[in-house]
Amino acid sequence: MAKISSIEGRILYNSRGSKTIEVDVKTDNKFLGRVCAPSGASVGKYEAVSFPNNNPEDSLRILKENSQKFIGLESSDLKAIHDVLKTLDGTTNYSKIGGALAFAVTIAAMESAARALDKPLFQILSSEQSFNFPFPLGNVLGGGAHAGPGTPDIQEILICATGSKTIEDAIETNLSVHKELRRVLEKEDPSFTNGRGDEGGWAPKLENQKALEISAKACENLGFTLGKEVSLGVDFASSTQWNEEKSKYEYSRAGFENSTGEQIEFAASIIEKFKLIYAEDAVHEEAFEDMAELTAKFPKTLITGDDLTVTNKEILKKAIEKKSCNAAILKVNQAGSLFDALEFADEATKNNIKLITSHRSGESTDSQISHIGLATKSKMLKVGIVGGERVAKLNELLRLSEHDLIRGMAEI
Ligand code: 2PG
Ligand code: MG
Repeated sequence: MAKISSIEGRILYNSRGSKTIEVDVKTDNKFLGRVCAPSGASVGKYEAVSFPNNNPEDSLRILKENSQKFIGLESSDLKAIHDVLKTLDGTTNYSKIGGALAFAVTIAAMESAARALDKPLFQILSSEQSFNFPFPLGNVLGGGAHAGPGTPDIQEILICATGSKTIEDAIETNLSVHKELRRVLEKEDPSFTNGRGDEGGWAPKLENQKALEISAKACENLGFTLGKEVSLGVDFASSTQWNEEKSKYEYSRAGFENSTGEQIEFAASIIEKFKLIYAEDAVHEEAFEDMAELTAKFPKTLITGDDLTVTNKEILKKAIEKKSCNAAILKVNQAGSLFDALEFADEATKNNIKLITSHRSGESTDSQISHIGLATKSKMLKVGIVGGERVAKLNELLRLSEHDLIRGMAEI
């Protein structure tokens, strides 16, 4: 059997206190899959639209009007569920029904199927028999669109316990750096309020370089060597700085501007100085050639597309052709449905593009993305560091460590 017997939705709030949609899918009147959609603040130009007219109520109404179309479908048949969504919305960016609805329906159906089959979600999303943990990538210091005035222009400084052999140690190590960083920040600025950005990273009044230096110091204070036990990463989220009219990157908080060439230099000097393992959106979302320069220059760093590739298979193909990146973010809600996102993941894997499954800055307390990271063989899982909605994903990894199909950490 294992057929969808009901599908319902409701309006809830995400971690930023903004309205979003949650969907319940039931299989055989019994097995509940429940998913609440996240949403971003630094949103890529070409990603799926979250809600039609920016209104979650519109998505909910569309779900109510069309719920019968899903009843009777095999809940594990992701393609069939995706196809129904596509009959409701033939646009490429889900502007009619909302990518958030596609996200919630498809993941809730698969979770419901997993319950019916008495298997963990990651196992029904993959035909593999052996899995590795992605390395948690945690935002320890935030700025840009995720934090207020006075914080760095750079959106995220990230920690990854690249030397850890177990998921327990990787999570513990990331948390220890976050804690030590608070101590360093308090010492540096006694008026530091311990304020945090949207993803749990500290949000101090600091300019970019100083923020990076202090993050490195926190690692060193703990006896770690950058590039060994731990490594730093940066999400530059450069589209936030890019001013198309001026053709310049505006670092308004730090008070300087970068030409295209200067931006590449700026990113390259940070990658070198701080031995970054990870550099996301170091140039703006349409700068495929500029990203390619960095990718050629830093083969050992994950030069990662987020706004650049927006979990869109066709855009990824362009990035592959132009050799723009060696890694890509996978955010299901950028794609819309889980089916779209898994197609993107296949394309990436076939072309040796390393995957980083990621949360959004406005999150729910759900933890399915931990399973999606495992199933897609992601090298890293970018899920933040503290705050209930972030820790939920890390805690799910810890629960999953009891599972004997998962053997150790991924190879980056
Ligand atoms: C990003 C994400 C998550 P947002 O830019 O990578 O960190 O932020 O969800 O705001 O797009
Ligand atoms: Mg990003």
